[in-house]
Amino acid sequence: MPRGVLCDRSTEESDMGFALFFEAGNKVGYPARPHINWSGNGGINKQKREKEKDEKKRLHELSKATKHDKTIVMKFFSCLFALAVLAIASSAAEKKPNFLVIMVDDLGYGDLSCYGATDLKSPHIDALFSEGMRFDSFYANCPVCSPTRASFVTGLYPDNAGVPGVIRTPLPERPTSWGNLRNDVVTLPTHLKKAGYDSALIGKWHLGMEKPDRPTDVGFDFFHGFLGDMMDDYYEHLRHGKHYMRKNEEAIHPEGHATDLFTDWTVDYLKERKDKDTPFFLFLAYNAPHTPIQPPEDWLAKVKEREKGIDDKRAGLVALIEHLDYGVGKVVDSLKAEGIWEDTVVIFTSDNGGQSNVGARNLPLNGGKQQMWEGGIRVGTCVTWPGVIEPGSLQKNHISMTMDIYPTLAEIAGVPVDFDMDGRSFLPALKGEKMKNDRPLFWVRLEGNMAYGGLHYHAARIGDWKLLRNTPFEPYQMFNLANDPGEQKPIPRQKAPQKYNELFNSLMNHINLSGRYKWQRENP
Ligand SMILES: [Ca+2]
Repeated sequence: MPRGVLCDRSTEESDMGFALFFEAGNKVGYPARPHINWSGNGGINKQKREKEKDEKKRLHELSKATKHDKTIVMKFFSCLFALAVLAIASSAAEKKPNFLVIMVDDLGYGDLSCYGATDLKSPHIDALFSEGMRFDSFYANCPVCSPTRASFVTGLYPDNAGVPGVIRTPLPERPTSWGNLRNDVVTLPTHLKKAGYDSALIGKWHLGMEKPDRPTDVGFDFFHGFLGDMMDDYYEHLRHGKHYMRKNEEAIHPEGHATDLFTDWTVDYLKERKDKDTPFFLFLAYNAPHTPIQPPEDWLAKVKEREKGIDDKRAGLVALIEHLDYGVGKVVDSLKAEGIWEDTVVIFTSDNGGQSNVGARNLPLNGGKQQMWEGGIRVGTCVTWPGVIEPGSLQKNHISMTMDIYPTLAEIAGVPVDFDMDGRSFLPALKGEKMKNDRPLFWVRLEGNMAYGGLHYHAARIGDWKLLRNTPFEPYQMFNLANDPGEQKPIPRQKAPQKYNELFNSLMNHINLSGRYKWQRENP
């Protein structure tokens, strides 16, 4: 076994073990060489010589046997040592970190204390950001829920995943669903299974309420949450009178605020996981702080008491976010209490920006949920990985999107994606390496209410340049985000025609190619 190839310390410890063994062996296990006197002659001497000859022969045989025994013992221990080293190396190679992805719902870019909110306290999420790497230029794949979640699960742009728009509870008056998750793609939990991961989803799904689109149909081993797009009440858990809360496929009727339920179920899951040999991938999808803005009453009272003069609308959202923050804190505490924090990669992100008309703060960005402005799609994101990611590190300008999480986790798990995928691993960035921001990025949303008329609207970004429109009926506008991060000064096409054409043509190419994938169900 060559020295230096494997762990030096193990090798030296084992060599020392051999030396001790043989020293001890010479003292107690093997006969000492006898003293032979060669004086005297004649018959007696002959007899003596014969005897001595026999004795020498015996000793020679004994010596040969001893050498042979030593060789066998040495070989045995060499094998044992090699096996031990192999076992250590193999266990190190096979030891994979757990993954916990916390995706919150509609959290505004500026709605954490660590992102500048002064009327809100988010100590637990802030702590997560400071214990890992913070990404200030991370994008959700869409300014609304389902498409971003489809990108997370498939590693594809929403339209390429079959989910350009929101999937909703059907209503009689007009169509409400604008997507259908493709069933011919390898989902993230299915892919991670190749590396031995057990997968679970706790919380909001929003990618289909029926077979074959439920979490357990697409690769999650365990589901404890709700299938629908939202809840009309955080305590009743219904949507348009329909009940979507499930444990795997079984309908359940738990009592309590949804944020508390998802927190408690996660704590339970982590307790169960701590003694398992296999790693886990847990997707914890809180529905807070999505509407209805319904924090527990004591949390609301606390905010009103503390923030003198805060308006009711803002107070409700602040309390809902602070209650969510408390839940995230309990989950992180549980990871630490169960002794699995050190072996777990945690990602915190949001599925889109904050909803401006319910009091969300997306500053310093423009716009919010549903819009292609930065405030609709840029989301504060962090990744912790003890021992690998430097705590407190910051990626201010590095750009990744929700769909990039899939190939990143796959690479960490040792099963890098080797098939066509829009997402790109940002593992190098996590290791502190510089990655280029040169790929074109696209956003799409299809929607059927009065403002959108059943049509798509898009945005594209290449380098610092961005093209966007916020409904299918307005003209595109172009911005340079390096000079104008708040998107206040549109640059006319005539001023930078080459950039405009590059963005536009690139977007048309994406739209054209994504037309290959249908988003409607066979039997809507
Ligand atoms: Ca959302």
